Amino acid sequence: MNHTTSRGENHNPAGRFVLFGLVLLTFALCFCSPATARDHVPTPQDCAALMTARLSIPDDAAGEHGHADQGAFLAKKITPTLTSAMWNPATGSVPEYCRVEGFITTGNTREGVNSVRFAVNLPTQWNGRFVALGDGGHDGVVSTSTVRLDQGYATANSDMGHDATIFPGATFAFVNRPREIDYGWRAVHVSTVAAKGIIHSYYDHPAAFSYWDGCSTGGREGAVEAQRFPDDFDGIAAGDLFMNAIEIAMEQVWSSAIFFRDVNGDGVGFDNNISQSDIDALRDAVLAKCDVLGNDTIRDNVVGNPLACARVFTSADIDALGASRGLTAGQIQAIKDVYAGPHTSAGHRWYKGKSLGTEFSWGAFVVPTPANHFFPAQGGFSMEFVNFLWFENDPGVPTARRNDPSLLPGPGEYRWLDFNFDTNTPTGPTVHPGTGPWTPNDGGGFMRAILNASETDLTPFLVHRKGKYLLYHGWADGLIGAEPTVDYYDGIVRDTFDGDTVRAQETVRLFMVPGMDHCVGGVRGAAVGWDKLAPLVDWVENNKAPDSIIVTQDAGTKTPQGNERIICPWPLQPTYVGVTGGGAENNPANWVASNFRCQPEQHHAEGDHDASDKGDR
Ligand SMILES: [Ca+2]
Ligand SMILES: [Ca+2]
Ligand SMILES: [Ca+2]
Ligand SMILES: [Ca+2]
Repeated sequence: MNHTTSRGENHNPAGRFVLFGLVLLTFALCFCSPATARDHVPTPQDCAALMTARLSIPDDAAGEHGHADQGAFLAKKITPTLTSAMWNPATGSVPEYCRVEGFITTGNTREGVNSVRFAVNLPTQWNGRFVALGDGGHDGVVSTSTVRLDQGYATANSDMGHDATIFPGATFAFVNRPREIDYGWRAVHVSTVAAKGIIHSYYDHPAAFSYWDGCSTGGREGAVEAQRFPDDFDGIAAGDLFMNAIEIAMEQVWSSAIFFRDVNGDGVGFDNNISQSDIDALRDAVLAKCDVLGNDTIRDNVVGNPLACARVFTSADIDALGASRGLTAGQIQAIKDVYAGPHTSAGHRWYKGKSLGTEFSWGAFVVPTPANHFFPAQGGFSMEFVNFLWFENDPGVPTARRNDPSLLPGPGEYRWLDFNFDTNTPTGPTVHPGTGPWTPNDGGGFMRAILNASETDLTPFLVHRKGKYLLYHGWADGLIGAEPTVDYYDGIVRDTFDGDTVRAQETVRLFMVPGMDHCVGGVRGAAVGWDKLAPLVDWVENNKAPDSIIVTQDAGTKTPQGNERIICPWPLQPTYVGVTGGGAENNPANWVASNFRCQPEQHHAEGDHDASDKGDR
């Protein structure tokens, strides 16, 4: 153990207090810990002894410093019950470690009780750090992953307060507020506090640094922690965030319902559905205009900047595509509506739709096709979300076949296709008195307060604590649109830093990832990967903020997408600066990180794209 901290200047009292605490901690680690650690290499007996440890861990977040609406739902002490402590000898690349499993009882008699199961993995060769592993989808599983143990991290994960083997999908949330609160924000916090207490007990030291690493639902959880629990983590990496849960569920229902609906009322749905070959043609039409555009001078099937693309790929281009494909007016409008996002019949938009450049994944995520058995992946999530998590009072269970638009709901059932974008507003209050039955005019405001993590004043985490917040989102994410994450970042700069981008970038940076799909993968099957934790650790512990991050687009075999790119702190754009001429920029051999720089966006006047697009066809 040899951590040093370099936190820079600290001008506020709260920050000084944090710094003072870290100085003490650093002193303890630098002068006491190494010897102590060598003297006390954990043994199987230490692992087993955790079962009899009496853990009662104070939770300051329950007190007056906590987020306004959460104190009543938290206990002042967290007392985990451990159910097993298992010693695991080293196997393969996984080092020797102790795995502790247990649960925490949450809630109270008034609200109702629930339990959050969790596990903590404690490597014998500990690097002094803790990383909490984010969840995905509706979760309901305690992860058995051994990631990061080979790097010496202690790791933890929870089931978010429900068991998916008993309650598959979102069914855990059927008329059960305590489980919804745990899923919304409480489970991730109480399991973090418990994990830190167990780590302290096992190693005789608290973790020197604590990190969050999560994507999708795990990205939302990271935003939850940044917003509600500024003391939990020194650094948070959050990607492809499901943070605006209520609105994103609306967007997903919207963009799939467009294709499912029986519009002409003959009892048969899919009136405006499009085929996979229509989707492919749409993708190619977008690439023809936007693969090479502005800072993105490389023809690689990746739209470098979908916002720039939206300025040149217009409604008229969709009309032209529709005409060439013989699509109906309804089908053409459906395509436009996917990009436009959910809106009322009067045109008021609730949320942004899919970005340009996501079309390659519509056949899997958005549009019902024979290949996905008329069950696009986002439907599996949101078709059910509106039954169990969207309304204050659940309107009913899904119909037997959610992907069959001809099946009308029976008694006690609610059909996702009946979600009403005029009357079911994301922020509006419930129309009924609060405890009455569901009505078709109910709003999502009640559950929004539990599930969303869209607060953009993050002063306690980013200014007082000087926590580091590494945000990222795949521009080609066809499941959770990327553009609202840019808006979230802009909101943080505005509301936490009074618009001072230089000061903001000391603690929060957003990396938009061209070509990356939802958290992993990318256009036409190429993998997109990089280590989110390494740059975050360097930022937190060495005060080296990431000015660019190298990402690889495949694992060694050079696909048409190439192997290396850099991603940049928004609003800088990755820009090719290697040799040009004779199409050299399109040669995968030149797609190495050293041939890219982060540069300001090159703005082009309307119509300029024709010039930058020269040699296109
Ligand atoms: Ca989990
Ligand atoms: Ca019909
Ligand atoms: Ca490109
Ligand atoms: Ca519910």
